[in-house]
Amino acid sequence: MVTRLILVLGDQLTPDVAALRQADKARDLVVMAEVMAEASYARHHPQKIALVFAAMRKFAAHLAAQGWTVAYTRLDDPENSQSIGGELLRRAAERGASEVLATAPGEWRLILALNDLPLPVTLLPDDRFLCSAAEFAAWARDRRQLRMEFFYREMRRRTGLLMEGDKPAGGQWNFDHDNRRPATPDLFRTPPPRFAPDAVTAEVLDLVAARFGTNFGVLHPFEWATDRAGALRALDHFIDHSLAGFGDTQDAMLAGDPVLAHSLLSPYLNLGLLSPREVCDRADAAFRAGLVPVNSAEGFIRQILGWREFMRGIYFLEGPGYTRRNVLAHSRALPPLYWGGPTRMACLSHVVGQTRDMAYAHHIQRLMVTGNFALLAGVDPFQVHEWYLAVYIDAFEWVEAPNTIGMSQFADGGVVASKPYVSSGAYINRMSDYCGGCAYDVAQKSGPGACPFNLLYWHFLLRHRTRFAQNPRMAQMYRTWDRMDETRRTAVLAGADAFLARLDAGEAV
Ligand code: FAD
Ligand code: DLZ
Ligand code: SF4
Repeated sequence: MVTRLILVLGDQLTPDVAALRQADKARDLVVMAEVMAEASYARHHPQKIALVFAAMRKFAAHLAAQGWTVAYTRLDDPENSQSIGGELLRRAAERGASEVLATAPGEWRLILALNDLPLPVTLLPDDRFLCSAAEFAAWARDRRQLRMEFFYREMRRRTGLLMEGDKPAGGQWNFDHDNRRPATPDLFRTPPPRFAPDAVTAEVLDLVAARFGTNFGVLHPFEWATDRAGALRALDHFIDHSLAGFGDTQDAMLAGDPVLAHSLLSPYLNLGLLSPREVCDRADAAFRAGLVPVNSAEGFIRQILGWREFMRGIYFLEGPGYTRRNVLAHSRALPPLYWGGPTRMACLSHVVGQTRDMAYAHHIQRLMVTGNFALLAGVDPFQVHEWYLAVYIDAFEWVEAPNTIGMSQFADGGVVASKPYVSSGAYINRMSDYCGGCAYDVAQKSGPGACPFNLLYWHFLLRHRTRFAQNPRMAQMYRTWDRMDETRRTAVLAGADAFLARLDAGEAV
């Protein structure tokens, strides 16, 4: 007789996850379930659902081969109650189990739902991270402001990654200044590895096409790895071919090369197929072996050891209401162009098109194109959050929300970022090759053909002058505005208002 259920969620796919470590193979029952509640709390990109289901099915088979008893529910099982809680109650009744052991989910919604179950549920801290929620809270306590850079330095010291004794390797903690170069098309840049679907994945792809075919996003070609072996191959490939160039092109965007030297490892890290420590160790070892420059190794490790851990800390520190923050009181509806509606802005068209096709965009595309535009246009941050949570292959709320609500939309009032990430078209033009093919002119500051980012940038700054004028990192921009010729200022603001009016009228801007 089974007495205990061990819950393994779709993003907890590692034998080392806390609940499995504490479970008893001989007596406990592992419960895994494909359910509509999880597949529809956001209108997930079909590739994301396919990745989660295929990886879950393979992980369940792996556990069974290791001697675990696994109760796996497929989405189309007629008995499926279609929620995680429902499946736990069903399995408990079926097997006579009286308690549940789970690793804490990465989303408040599910934590609260599990705590509400009429069954004793023990939630163990998810310790697949380099900094626990408790350690982060201790670090954050008594600090007036939480800044990633200081957290990151402490994490470097604590882990010894890229450290030479008590000094940072290469003599600097952060090589960001070296990593702001544009890129040029390079036929010799090695493309990312592609993983052809096997029988398990092919079956999932058919299911997803039938059930989620109308969600935004293209399902085929589906080229993601869906198990640990594949994820390890992707990691090898990145270390061997792309890490060396990561730093130099980290912030660059090219229409014909959506990935550049980025790793595409976020889905595997977030699902549990790779651990953050092993990924950082590989980058550290490549640097120590003299295979990659320090700016690349540091830039890459900072994203995982710094940003990823920092974002998780913030999510759990800030509590369940975080996704509803809206300090700038932005209320515009998310424009249809985010769902593939027509637009004349080449940068948005490229990034949204790439998102539709691959369920992927790299960080600067997310931050400085789609995020920047939504912030400048004053879009309701909750709608922006719902979009990011839906469309990216790696989107799980613990990491998506602080990036969107905090870093990208400044809706948390500066918990994550010390100033809003906004720019005019000049930044996008410098870092990408998008502007050449655009209906708008990036060099034009006002008038009907002016790049909308140029107009909205000033409109945003003036809308929020009281909040930002005192920010030492933004004061210069206000001085520039104040020195501008009155006629030009009037033209810029009138142009921005006219643009927003067209956007609100549903025109293809
Ligand atoms: P690389 O550029 O190769 O970076 C290496 C790894 O560093 C990534 O795999 C990721 O694990 C980590 N990383 C990099 N930047 C961040 C960051 N800002 N926060 C946390 N981890 C980071 N990342 C997600 O994993 N899930 C999300 O839902 C998500 N939503 C985002 C929403 C917005 C608005 C923004 C601006 C960023 C978001 N990010 C998210 C962060 C970042 O864009 C992605 O992690 C990255 O683009 C994934 O691609 P990659 O694996 O090729 O990353
Ligand atoms: C994202 C996702 C999807 C699409 N489907 C499932 C599912 O059917 N079953 C499951 O256990 N997990 C799924 N997930 C991942 C969960 O949504 C994720 O565990 C929570 O959001 C917490 O991070
Ligand atoms: Fe984007 Fe403006 Fe460049 Fe067009 S001109 S691609 S809208 S930044």
